Amino acid sequence: MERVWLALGSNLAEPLQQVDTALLALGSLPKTHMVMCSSYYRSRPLGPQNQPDYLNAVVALETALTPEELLAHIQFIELKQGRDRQIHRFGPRTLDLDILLFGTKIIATSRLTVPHYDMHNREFMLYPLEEIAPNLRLPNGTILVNLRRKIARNGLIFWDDTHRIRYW
Ligand code: A4P
Ligand code: MG
Repeated sequence: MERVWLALGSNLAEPLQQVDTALLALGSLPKTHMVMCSSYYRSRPLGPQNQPDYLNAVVALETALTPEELLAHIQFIELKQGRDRQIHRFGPRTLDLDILLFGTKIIATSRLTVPHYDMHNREFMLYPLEEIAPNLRLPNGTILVNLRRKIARNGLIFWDDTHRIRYW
C-alpha cells in the first residue's frame, strides 16, 4: 500500500455536495482506504477572476492501485460528477481531482506529473496538506512546512465551522 495525497477543488453546482460526493466515491475505490480529509477551505480563484471562489480540500488515502489506475479512477469520478473538459484551463469546474503525492514516487510521463507540477505555488494545496500531514517531506527532501511558509494565505479561510479535519 502507498500513502497518496489528493487535492479536491470545486466552484460550480454546489461545491459542498460535489466534494462530499467525491469523498464517498474515493472511499469506495477498489484496493483503497480513506485515511483522513483536511478541513474544507474557501479560496480565491487562481486564473480568471470572473468565476466563483473554490472549495478546496486535501485527502490522504492508502491504496494498492498503481498511479495510472488511480488516475483513471479519479478521472471517472470527475466525469460522473459532470466535469466538462471543454472548459478552458483554469476555468470553473464542478470537480477537479489532482494527485499531489503518490508515496515518495517521482513520476514524469505524458499522463502524470507527480508531485503535482504547481503545488508549491498554491495556498489551497499547501495549507490543507499541512493540516493533515504536518511532518511531510516531498520526494526531493523538501520539508512541506518550509514550502508553505513562503506562500501567503491569499484570503484562504475555512469553508465553515462544521467541515473540519476528519479521520476514518
Ligand atoms: N495530469 C498530470 N499530472 C496529474 C496529476 N498529478 N493529477 C494530467 C491529475 N492529473 C494529472 O487535467 C489534465 C491532465 O493532467 C489529465 O488528463 C492528466 O493526465 P485536467 O484535470 O483534465 O485539466 P485541468 O484541471 O484543466 O488541469 P489542471 O492542471 O488540473 O488545472 P489546474 O491548473 O489545477 O487549474 N483556483 C482555486 N482557488 N482552487 C482550485 O482548485 N483549480 C484550477 C484548475 C484553477 N483555479 C483554481 C483551482
Ligand atoms: Mg485536474
